[in-house]
Amino acid sequence: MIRLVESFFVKSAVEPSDYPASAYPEFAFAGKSNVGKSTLINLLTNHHQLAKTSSHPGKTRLLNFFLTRYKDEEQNQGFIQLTDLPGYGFAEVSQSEQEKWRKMINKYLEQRTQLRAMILLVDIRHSADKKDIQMLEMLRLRKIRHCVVATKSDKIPKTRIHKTVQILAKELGLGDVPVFPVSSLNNTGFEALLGWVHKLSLEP
Ligand SMILES: Nc1nc2c(ncn2[C@@H]2O[C@H](COP(=O)(O)OP(=O)(O)OP(=O)(O)O)[C@@H](O)[C@H]2O)c(=O)[nH]1
Ligand SMILES: [Mg+2]
Repeated sequence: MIRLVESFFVKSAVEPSDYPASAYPEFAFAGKSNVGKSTLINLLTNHHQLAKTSSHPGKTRLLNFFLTRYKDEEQNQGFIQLTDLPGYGFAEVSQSEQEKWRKMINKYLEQRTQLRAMILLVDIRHSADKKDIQMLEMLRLRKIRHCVVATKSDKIPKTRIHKTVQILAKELGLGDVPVFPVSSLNNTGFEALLGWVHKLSLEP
């Protein structure tokens, strides 16, 4: 288990030439608008204002890069980078704007060599969405490792979580890809996700 002990906002960027140069293992948070990407980053980093959140979808419009120092149980420390991506599929954002964001995310996936894995967030209450399936296809095609985080698990009864995750995994065609149910409201489910992140960050 790791703890993210110190986190900084590094910068926002659109073009690869503006991405921060630091080469620590990077983990990107993607998913539909309003699914809880920015909230999760704030909770994981224990830093409530780090990533801007909103009850109004479409809050994050740029690639936002964060640098985080972590400690493991033996107090060994290391660094990882987190990237908050704009959400997709929000009807109130114009088609042309959404197309711009899609290109921005594709370029990021194509060019960000330090990207270690993608964390794809889906709302635990919703069945598999076409846009999420397309994102998963893209990740498989580009051979980018990934996991799925099923957010807002506080919105369904505890006894339903396991079964719901199983159904989601099947609908999304996940195979061996892990799914981590989390609630940013109740602070639950973070250990398993951070364990997965830590393990991948240590790989060569
Ligand atoms: N109940 C509950 N609400 C949550 C949870 N996570 C996020 N929310 C709420 O969902 C809304 C959207 O959260 P954000 O973190 O801004 O979502 P986002 O995915 O970053 O959205 P965009 O930036 O628009 O792509 C906010 O009102 C959050 O408080 C959760 O685990 N449980
Ligand atoms: Mg956001």
